Amino acid sequence: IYVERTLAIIKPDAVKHAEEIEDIILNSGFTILQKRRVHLTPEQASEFYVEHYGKLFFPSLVAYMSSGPVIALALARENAISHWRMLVGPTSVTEAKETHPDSLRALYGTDQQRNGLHGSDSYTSAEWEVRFFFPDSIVEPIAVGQAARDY
Ligand code: YYY
Ligand code: MG
Repeated sequence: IYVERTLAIIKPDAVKHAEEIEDIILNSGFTILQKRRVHLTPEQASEFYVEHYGKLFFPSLVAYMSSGPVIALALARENAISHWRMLVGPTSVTEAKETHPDSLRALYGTDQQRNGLHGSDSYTSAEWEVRFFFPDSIVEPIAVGQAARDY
């Protein structure tokens, strides 16, 4: 069985709930491959969210993501990318609370911008985002059971 990896971020508003969130992550079948607490500079936050450069919400998103420490986690399981997006829930916290009340954004998000969690949205972005926070991580997919050793 081959597993995927994905990047999760516990955003500044949710860092106070990090222990609870990590319990949910582990109870949902993910392995935490790597973990790092980091206070991004505005330049680093801009680079991470460069796909949104030019949008109206970009400046405040960058200010928010560099306003305090975040916790970045490289997660692995089968179908990690889509499973993590499902567990995180809709981008909008309002929608999350209405339609996905068990999602992490419903439980730990604050408002439209401070929505608690990040998840990579595709294989390509997951690989780029994992390497953004963990430049020393390996590139190849790995077999379950070898995860702990290989990473
Ligand atoms: O991938 P996801 O985080 O669910 O949403 P994106 O569309 O990639 O937007 C990234 C980030 O930007 C989102 O998590 C909150 C913030 N944001 C915002 O503040 N206002 C919007 N209208 C859209 C997104
Ligand atoms: Mg996105």
